[in-house]
Amino acid sequence: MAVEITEEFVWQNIPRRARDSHKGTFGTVLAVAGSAYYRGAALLAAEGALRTGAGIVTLASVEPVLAAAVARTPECCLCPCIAGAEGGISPESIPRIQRQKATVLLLGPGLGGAAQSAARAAETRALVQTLLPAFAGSAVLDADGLNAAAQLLAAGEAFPHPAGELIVTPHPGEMARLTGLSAAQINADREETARTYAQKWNAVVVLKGSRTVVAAPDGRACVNPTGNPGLARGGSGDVLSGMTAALLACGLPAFEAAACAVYLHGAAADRTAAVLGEYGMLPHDILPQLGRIFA
Ligand code: NPW
Ligand code: AMP
Ligand code: MG
Repeated sequence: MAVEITEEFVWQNIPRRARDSHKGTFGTVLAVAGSAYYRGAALLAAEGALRTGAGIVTLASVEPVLAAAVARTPECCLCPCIAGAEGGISPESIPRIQRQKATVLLLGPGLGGAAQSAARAAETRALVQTLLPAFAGSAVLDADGLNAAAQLLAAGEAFPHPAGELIVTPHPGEMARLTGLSAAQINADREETARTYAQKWNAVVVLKGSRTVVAAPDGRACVNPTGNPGLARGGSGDVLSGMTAALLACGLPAFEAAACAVYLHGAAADRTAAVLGEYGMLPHDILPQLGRIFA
């Protein structure tokens, strides 16, 4: 049985910001996210990363996403990309994305895929297939990045992996696409599923949903006790992926970064539900509550 993540575990692992620290101390998250269809996903991920302590957050995306992002969070640095199918990021943008300095790559929120068109899916697949294996640091793969990885696995390719550690953050629907299991089979033994695929993919698996499971390739696993059904709405996972990338950038190892991120995301959601209720709360409302927890 996996242990529950505790508040003590979180504060033992998140370092205090040393008095003489600077932005370089807390790393650079390069978020490759967003498309004409899913502009908000990129904003939620970028703000999730900014509000969880990353030194620099650079958003690589198409222009309408960048304009919205800088209006909401002017702290965000921008890597303007060339627009491709359905207003997503064209693979022609890969050289300019790879010129960005970054310690952590966040790939996937809002990129678009088969739900838009076969051409969009192919372009997102090309981004995942090229950017992830060439990346020197650690990475978080989420959302349409996971759907692209599922298509690569179905074509007989290996799970794409950066030089550093990899964290994957599937909800049961995405996990079903990745594994070929049904969501019901996955939810029947969430802990065992997460452990099995963490080893198989050499990745920290964050199997999301009520009582999110975090499993590492070395066999460690834990379960998150925080969070509530107010999170069951579009955008919640995009915030989490940004938070997870930020904790990696702050120097936490992948298992600890993922466990601390899911705990804090859920704890901030619980505080948000106390103010706005599970019906009224929105994913971006979590961010100010997160700040109160850090304070
Ligand atoms: P069903 O309906 O039960 O068969 P998708 P997405 C299943 C972006 N977003 N247990 C469920 O299947 C994301 O970043 C942008 C069991 C459901 O219909 C992605 O890039 C937003 N099944 C893109 O949209 C806000 C579960 O999966 C299907 C399950 C697509 O991501 C929204 C939905 O998942 C969104 O974040 C569970 N717990 N959870 C924005 N404002 O810009 C899910 N499923 O098809 O992967 O679509 O998650 O919305
Ligand atoms: P996504 O489906 O990618 O937007 O991710 C949804 C996020 O909300 C994940 O962090 C889930 O763990 C969380 N979540 C969704 N439903 C619940 C629930 N009923 N209880 C707790 N957390 C939830
Ligand atoms: Mg998601």
